[in-house]
Amino acid sequence: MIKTACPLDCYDACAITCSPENNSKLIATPSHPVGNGALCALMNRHFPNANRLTKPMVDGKEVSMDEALDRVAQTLKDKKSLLYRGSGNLGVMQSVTNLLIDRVGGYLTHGSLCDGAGQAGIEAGRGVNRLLPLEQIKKADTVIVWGRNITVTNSHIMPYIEDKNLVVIDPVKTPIAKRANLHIQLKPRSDFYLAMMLSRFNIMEDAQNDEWLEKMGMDIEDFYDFTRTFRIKAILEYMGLSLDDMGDLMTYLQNDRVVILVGNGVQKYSIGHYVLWAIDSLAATLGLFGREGCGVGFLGNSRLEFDDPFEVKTPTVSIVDTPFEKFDTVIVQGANPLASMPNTNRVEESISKVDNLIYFGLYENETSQRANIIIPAKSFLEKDDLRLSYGHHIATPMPKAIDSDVGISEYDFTQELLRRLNLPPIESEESYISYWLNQCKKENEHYIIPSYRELPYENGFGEDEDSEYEFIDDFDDDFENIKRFRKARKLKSKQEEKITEFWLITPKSPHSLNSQFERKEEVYIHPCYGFEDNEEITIYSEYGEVKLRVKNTLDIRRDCLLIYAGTKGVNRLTPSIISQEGEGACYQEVKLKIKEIEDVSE
Ligand SMILES: Nc1nc2c(c(=O)[nH]1)N[C@H]1C(S)=C(S)[C@@H](COP(=O)(O)OP(=O)(O)OC[C@H]3O[C@@H](n4cnc5c(=O)[nH]c(N)nc54)[C@H](O)[C@@H]3O)O[C@H]1N2
Ligand SMILES: Nc1nc2c(c(=O)[nH]1)N[C@H]1C(S)=C(S)[C@@H](COP(=O)(O)OP(=O)(O)OC[C@H]3O[C@@H](n4cnc5c(=O)[nH]c(N)nc54)[C@H](O)[C@@H]3O)O[C@H]1N2
Ligand code: SF4
Ligand SMILES: [Mo]
Repeated sequence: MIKTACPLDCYDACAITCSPENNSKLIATPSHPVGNGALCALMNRHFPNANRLTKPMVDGKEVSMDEALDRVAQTLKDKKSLLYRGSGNLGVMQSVTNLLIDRVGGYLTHGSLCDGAGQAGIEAGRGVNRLLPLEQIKKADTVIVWGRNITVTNSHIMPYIEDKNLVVIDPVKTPIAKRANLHIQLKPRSDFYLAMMLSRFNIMEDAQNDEWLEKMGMDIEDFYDFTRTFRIKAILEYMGLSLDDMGDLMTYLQNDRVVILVGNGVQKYSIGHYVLWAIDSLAATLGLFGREGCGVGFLGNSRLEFDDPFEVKTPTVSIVDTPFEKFDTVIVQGANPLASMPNTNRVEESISKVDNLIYFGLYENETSQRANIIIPAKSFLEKDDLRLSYGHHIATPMPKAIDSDVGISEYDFTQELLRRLNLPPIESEESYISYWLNQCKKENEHYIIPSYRELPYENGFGEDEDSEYEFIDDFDDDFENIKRFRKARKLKSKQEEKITEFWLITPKSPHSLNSQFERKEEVYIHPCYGFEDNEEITIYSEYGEVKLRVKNTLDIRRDCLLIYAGTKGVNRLTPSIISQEGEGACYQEVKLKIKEIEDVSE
């Protein structure tokens, strides 16, 4: 039996025990604090049955791995090259290929398709993004789940939030919202305003935590003034919430031990960093940092305080609106940009101009189908690695569990290409993994990441934990601001407003891990529009269109369409704009229309 960890991009980073002698059966490692004895369907069912890429290919012909690597080496020599890495596998050894790109003088990417904007908002206030330990969640009396779909994306946290007061803020009646004491089915993209209003009302009621603020040497006068620049009536009307709703929320927020679990949903916008900054500022008003059973959890920065042996100083291009056409050679590793990046039409056009598109991955997908060279990767069971997590503080070694003739590891790929290019070799694989592991602290059988604090920010904020929290003090938004909303309202007749423009909600699917595994082609819509289940409709935006099958559900707002991440074609609808801070993608900064509704109203 070999103990390893799940490599998939997921908060839980479950520890897994593999039995090579028993058909490589995978089970959850019982002693691990987050596994609670079971793996999810993605790892149990989809991963073992997924169709792997097994044969190296060059220009549509099967070749040996040696021949394929010779060809890759040729395409890197004296060429302008880019390595575009995704998050198909979250092991630390994925980044060893940085060393290859550095030595050949190529480019890497900067920015994020994921949590970049939110992380920037956290750093603006707290300086650094430390993980909220699971023990603190366990000690809370009230948990606010804010734009995180935890039963799907973070299911192993469920035992930690049992029996607590539960509030959910989400435009969708998610499974967790159905179990909550209070669900605020908020209008999308209005979380910033909600957080600012809640701060304002709390301070108006004198409910700020004076004791904590004083202990930290902070005052909230300027912040209070800033919250007062947002007009109560206009903002409540914009959000579609009442004073009673605000009162209900405040009752929960003013409890003793409150944890706020924020997810990716709130920050897929150009203003994403402001949202996290405003939620954190609300939490700071209430003194929710550095106290038992309190805190704000987001996707934590697991690499904080590690010295990264794969850090290089190559030039970079954005991962959000990557100009592929500027490169002769593009290696796509652990990613599927033709499905996952925003604005697929733009990506297609840009990537089609690349002479040498190399796909280095596990599965056939939109991107591998366009590649001239295919290099099958090894799966996590077939190579050595180490897994960090953005949801908890344990680092889990991932030793090789089974031998396989298929594919090549990222380490061997790097070393083999350096050899072919007559460039100096890198150090041993073992030495890199030990370098990461030795920076962790061993407690009982677990490795603890260096940035772990039992009570994060207990002594202060910033890298040195001696600074104050910086409250939010500006806001700038030109997408749909309150003024424009009110003008539009005035222009409309007194009759009930007919919705013809929808918000896009594009959260994670229970059946896929981003674009890996089972991808349905469906759109969820409120039944009031009278479409039949499974009827095909055409949805479009200013960026492109897609045809999807209808699923009616009362769980979403009338002004929203829900299309899961990983749905084929969803990103034909999304923009490749970059968030104001954090270089993040803004998948939900778009309004959608439905062709069939337009046709009727014409
Ligand atoms: N099964 C499964 N698990 C996964 C993944 C997967 O693909 N499949 N992907 C993994 C990855 S890469 C990530 S980053 C995480 C992300 O996991 P989460 O943090 O849970 O993020 P999402 O699923 O994108 O969206 C979460 C919730 O935000 C809500 N939401 C959307 N817009 C808004 C808004 O404007 N305001 C508010 N308040 N809520 C909003 C959505 O309705 C949804 O319920 O999940 C990881 N786990
Ligand atoms: N519409 C919409 N789009 C989104 C999102 C959204 O919420 N909505 N979410 C965004 C987010 S949060 C994320 S994180 C991105 C993710 O987007 P990507 O990083 O593109 O991830 P995947 O689509 O899962 O593609 C991962 C690929 O990695 C390969 N792979 C798996 N394991 C390995 C390995 O060990 N080695 C190598 N070399 N390859 C491997 C597989 O071939 C797989 O197809 O998608 C983003 N796109
Ligand atoms: S819950 Fe997440 S970490 Fe655990 S097995 Fe499933 S995908 Fe992997
Ligand atoms: Mo992500």
